[in-house]
Amino acid sequence: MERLTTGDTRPIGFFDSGVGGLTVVKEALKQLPNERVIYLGDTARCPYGPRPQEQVERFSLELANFLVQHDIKLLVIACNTATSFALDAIRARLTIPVVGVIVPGARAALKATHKKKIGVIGTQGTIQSAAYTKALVAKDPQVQVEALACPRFVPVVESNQFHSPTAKKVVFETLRAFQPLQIDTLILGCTHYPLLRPIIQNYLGSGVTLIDSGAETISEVSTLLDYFELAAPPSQEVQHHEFYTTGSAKLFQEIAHSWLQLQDLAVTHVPLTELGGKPHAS
Ligand code: I24
Ligand code: DGL
Repeated sequence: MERLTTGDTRPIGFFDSGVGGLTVVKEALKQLPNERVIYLGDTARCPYGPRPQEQVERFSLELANFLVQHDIKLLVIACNTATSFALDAIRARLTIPVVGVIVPGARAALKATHKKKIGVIGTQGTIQSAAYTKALVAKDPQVQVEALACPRFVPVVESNQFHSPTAKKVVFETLRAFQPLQIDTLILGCTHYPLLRPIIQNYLGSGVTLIDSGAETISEVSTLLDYFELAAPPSQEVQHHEFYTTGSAKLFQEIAHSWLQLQDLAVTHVPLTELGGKPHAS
């Protein structure tokens, strides 16, 4: 007889340096409609991009610890900088599956490239860590990788200018560096870059395939949930998601509401003192 599994209704945890990880959550709501999301954004200490590894690792462990205390079944590090600097440290401390955004993005890029010439853009931290380059070369030593830090991109999005001529100018000026390499695939290695996607595509032309690491990550989460029999059962009711921020709950709520188009969004402020104060779960 067919085995009927009840499924695992515990939420999936997501953390990010701020609100950028909501681009990953949006994919989760789309690809995994039965799943409950619990999200923590460290808006008070955003951005992580220019911070040293030691800091990003310490902050990320605090965020992961908070989510683990909320009984999550799987953790998604919805931030490229945090994945680059803290994935190993977090995995070493947790017993639940931990998924970062780097390897899924790298895998999708290798699948898409014809010429084995892949570009990667991200924050200073992500590019300095060489996390994408290492992941790509580990899977295909033949691949050529051109990595470029784009420190001006996040401020353009966060100042709400991602549709403006300023955004176009900043993107064009920055991506000029790719011209000589003839990449055919580009990894958008930062949570904010999907918002600049039309401008980036317009500059590079239709010959370059853009890879959204966040979207690829959710596809891998979908596979993992099935493999570990952790998927939630189908439900007629709307899922109740929870959002936490170290910054202003009101400002977070405004951005999340407009981006995710969810009704009655629950956003709670978490003081930084509450994050650092508790011992790590291990
Ligand atoms: N987009 C991001 N961060 C912001 C912003 C934005 N302000 C406007 N938009 N602010 O990231 C960061 C600092 N805030 C965060 C909230 O607490 C106070 C401090 C990208 C988000 C991607 C989901 C532009 C904007 C928006 C609504 C939706 C999407 C978006 F206003 F990009
Ligand atoms: N979330 C970060 C990332 O994906 C971008 C914002 C930041 O620098 O904190 O790398």
